[in-house]
Amino acid sequence: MIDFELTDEQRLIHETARDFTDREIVPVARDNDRNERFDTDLVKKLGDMGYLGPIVSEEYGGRGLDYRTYALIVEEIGRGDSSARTVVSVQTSLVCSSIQRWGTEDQKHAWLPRLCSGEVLGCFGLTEPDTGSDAANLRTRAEKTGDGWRISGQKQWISMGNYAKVALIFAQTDPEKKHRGLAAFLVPTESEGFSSSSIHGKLGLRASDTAELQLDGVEVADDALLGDVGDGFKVAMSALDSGRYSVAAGCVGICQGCVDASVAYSKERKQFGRPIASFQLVQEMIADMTVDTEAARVLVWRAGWLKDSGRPSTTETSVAKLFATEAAVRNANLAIQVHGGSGYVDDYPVERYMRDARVTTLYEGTSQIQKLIIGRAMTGVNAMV
Ligand code: COS
Repeated sequence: MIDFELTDEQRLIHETARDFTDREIVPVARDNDRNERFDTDLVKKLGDMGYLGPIVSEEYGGRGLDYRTYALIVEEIGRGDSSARTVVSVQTSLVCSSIQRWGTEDQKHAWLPRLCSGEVLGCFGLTEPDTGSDAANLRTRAEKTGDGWRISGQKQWISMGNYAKVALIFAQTDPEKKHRGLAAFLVPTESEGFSSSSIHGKLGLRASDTAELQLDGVEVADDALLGDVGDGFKVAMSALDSGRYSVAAGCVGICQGCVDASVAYSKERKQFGRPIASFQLVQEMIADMTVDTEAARVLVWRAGWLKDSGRPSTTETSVAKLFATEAAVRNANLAIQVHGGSGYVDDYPVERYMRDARVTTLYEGTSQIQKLIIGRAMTGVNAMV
């Protein structure tokens, strides 16, 4: 049974994350957004708090928390700033959880403690200029050498790609095998032939580092392989099971931030001699936002509960991701409406919520991909080919 009552430990972790967000993230979010600043001081603080790998076992430097408790942290950080939340999601869900699940003992000891502390950042190199939704169809190639691999290709839209010390790179080893030829590699970014460049001009997530990666014959040893040759697609999909969950939890934070900002603004803003909170049409917007927020949170909670009980959760994660990300876009749009002209400038967080929410229905699987995953699970018919 899902229990909605937080344990004392969960309550404490939640309150700590809320205080941290209000103290360290909210005050700098606007300026970081304006200046497109990837805030390395804030990243260090996230590491110090244990937010860069909370679900990793304590043995490897994590906090050994369950998925529901992880969601409480991610929701609060997402309420503060989605760019900071992206650091937590990528580091924890895409990179650390992949190493924890697929890595050898040596790989886990080599990378996880440093990733969890924030000493090093990691990035997730799946997407390419010509490969987005069709994730199995990678152009990046890995060729066997005597005692290792030579990797060549390009990766695009890679969060933290300019700061990462390790890149989880997905490459094709044998195109005839299609998704069963893919392999995942832990590539140190200082390797010869590895380079990155920044992508600017984004609608939102402006304080998040986004890169294009170039791999020109990058040589790695056999021990860089994560999982076996042919496991690459499963490594990617299992990472996305965790990553989509984290994005969904972050979007619950955006939803809640929209409610909080709209309630506060509607009570202080007066028109026609009364606070606008007293108008039914304003209350309707706040009610709609609240319902979306609560529903998204419960869906995230259910997906987390399945993960914590070791049950399959891919479909339920897609349900949560689809609903929470679309709800965040709806809520941000309504929150701007409640704020009127003030919502259109960055004196209030709601226009940033709108810009930041918009990417969440695109990355880690578009809303359309989530619907196809859900539709396939419901019907047993694959509509993707
Ligand atoms: N965990 C582990 N293994 C998984 C898995 C999961 N969640 N989902 C699928 N697999 C395995 C399957 O078991 C199957 O294994 P076999 O080869 O042994 O049969 C294999 O992976 C292929 O699975 P499936 O048939 O579901 O793959 P599809 O090609 O149909 O997948 C989708 C298509 C659309 C689901 C996939 O390509 C996808 O999620 N695309 C979106 C990618 C994305 O999110 N990109 C954003 C990148 S991060 S910004």
